[in-house]
Amino acid sequence: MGRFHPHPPGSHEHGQHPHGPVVPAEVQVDHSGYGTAMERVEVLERILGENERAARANRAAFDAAGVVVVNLMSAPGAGKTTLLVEALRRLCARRRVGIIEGDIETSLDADRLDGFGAAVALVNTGDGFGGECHLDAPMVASALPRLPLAELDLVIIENVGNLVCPAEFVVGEDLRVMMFSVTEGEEKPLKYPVMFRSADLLLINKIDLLPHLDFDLSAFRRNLEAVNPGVSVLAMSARTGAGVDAWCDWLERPPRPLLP
Ligand SMILES: Nc1nc2c(ncn2[C@@H]2O[C@H](COP(=O)(O)OP(=O)(O)O)[C@@H](O)[C@H]2O)c(=O)[nH]1
Ligand SMILES: [Mg+2]
Repeated sequence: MGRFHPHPPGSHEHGQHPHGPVVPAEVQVDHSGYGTAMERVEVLERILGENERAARANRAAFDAAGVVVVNLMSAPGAGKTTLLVEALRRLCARRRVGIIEGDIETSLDADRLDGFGAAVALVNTGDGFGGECHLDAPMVASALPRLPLAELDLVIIENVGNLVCPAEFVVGEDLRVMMFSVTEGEEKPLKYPVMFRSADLLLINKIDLLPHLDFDLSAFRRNLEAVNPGVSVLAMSARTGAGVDAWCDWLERPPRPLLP
């Protein structure tokens, strides 16, 4: 799946990325005060190139330690931390798990994941990383000295809650899991395709709420299929625990071969 080939400049659908909006390179007029479009494309390419190198180094460290690394991404509030609490309750008895917790500010989520037997390393992007809306590879690298990698089987990265930016940055992961909540609306794969497209597994969370919503699950599946044909899907409720065992099984037996 080419994890070490980040989406090329121009694929960013956000349009207003903190590194500067991506516009056709032939538009050379500088209206922004941030340099010409070509200069901004070059900056973005350099950033992504540096990220790719750092991701390769992370990957080498993970491979040397023999850990499987899963990058868990979603919009804010989809239920990542709630799921991780439930997963740690089940997994820590039989697997040695590390968590890299990404948040812009606070240790609130890292604190929720404490006490289950997992090694938890917090990365606040507001603490020296410019308050970015995603984790990138150097940020993940900053967490590695705080994890006993050689003693772990599995590392789960809870990325910063954001439906766009985290998918643009490889961090050295083996697999990407995207969590989607049924409260977000069935059209989201079409409007925000990059993260949906990059997922190896799609978790549909909060299915306990379906009786109270007009969410059209069939339409969602069609929209998802349009952007990521054949992607594996698991419906769940981190609240009731439905589907959590199945996710833990998936984590313990991730699809092979893992990414190159
Ligand atoms: N009803 C329902 N609420 C959930 C579920 N999973 C998470 N939540 C709630 O959604 C909110 C956000 O959850 P959280 O785990 O913090 O999301 P995160 O931002 O993705 O880490 C919290 O109030 C959770 O209790 C679920 O399966 N069903
Ligand atoms: Mg969270």
